[in-house]
Amino acid sequence: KQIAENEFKSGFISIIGRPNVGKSTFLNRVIGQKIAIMSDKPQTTRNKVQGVYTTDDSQMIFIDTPGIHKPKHKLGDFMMKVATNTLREVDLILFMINAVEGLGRGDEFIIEKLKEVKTPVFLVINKIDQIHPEELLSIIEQYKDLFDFKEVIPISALQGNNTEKLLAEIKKYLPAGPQYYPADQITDHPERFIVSELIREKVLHLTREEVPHSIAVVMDKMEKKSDSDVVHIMATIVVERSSQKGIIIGKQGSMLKEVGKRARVDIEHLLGSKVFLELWVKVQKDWRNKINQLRDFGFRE
Ligand code: GDP
Ligand code: MG
Ligand code: K
Repeated sequence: KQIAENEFKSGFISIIGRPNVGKSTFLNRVIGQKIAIMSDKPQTTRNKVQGVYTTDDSQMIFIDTPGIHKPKHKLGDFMMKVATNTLREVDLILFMINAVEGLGRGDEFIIEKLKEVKTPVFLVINKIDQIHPEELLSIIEQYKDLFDFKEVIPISALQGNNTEKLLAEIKKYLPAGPQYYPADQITDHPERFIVSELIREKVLHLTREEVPHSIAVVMDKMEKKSDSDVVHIMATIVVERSSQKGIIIGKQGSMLKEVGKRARVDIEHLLGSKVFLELWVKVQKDWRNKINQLRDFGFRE
């Protein structure tokens, strides 16, 4: 179908790729504000986070898809389902890889999933700031043999190289469509959710390997009294074992204090007002396998 030059274009774009390839970094660069959380630990992003990028003649709605990988437990299953359903619904898929690491087993699994859907796919080779230009050619050859990518675009999400070019190519693949969101809206997630993600991010940054996969952050309260300019937030960090509770609280509460201090800075920036943040830690055994509880924690199918 031909699209007239002057027609407004809009569509949904799913970003997929192994953990830590730079999906959230890219999204945050495009949207220009911290909405998807970033860390150097895998599986930071569990939920569908949308970023909306609006120009004079187009609107791109990005979806930062949870990592596609072989499920190990029910949470993994849940994530997988969210991811595959998303791929069918979107207008374009960005398959992001890390130029430094090259092709891995996780990528083959993702490519199998891509073959199950009809949506067009771009190969986005990220972190080109870390490789020699000559290495790029062999990476491109390797991946081109595996799948019929519509476009292959090398970028550095961190430094911004070629990200404008990627946006221009994305626009070509968008159908004519309405402006789904107001131009000044950058995400459709409620602030409560973003706040809980910011808290979770700080825990991931500050703790070691054993903790990250077993935490959830539940928002208990977020309110602003009419006679005050301070937002009062109460949230609970849910862990699976009491040993983890000890780690998160830290010596004389020092870890929890640091988590709260760092989270508050980001939350105040997000909300544009002063924040009083109260954090609690609770043990709930094996929460990852309890689907009903997952729903309570805000995971969506
Ligand atoms: P995700 O798991 O795919 O969302 O990956 P993140 O966006 O959380 O990024 C994982 C790590 O890679 C972070 O430490 C980022 O700073 C880093 N990173 C992301 N993009 C680039 C890039 O273009 N160049 C370099 N050198 N590092 C990057
Ligand atoms: Mg991410
Ligand atoms: K990550």
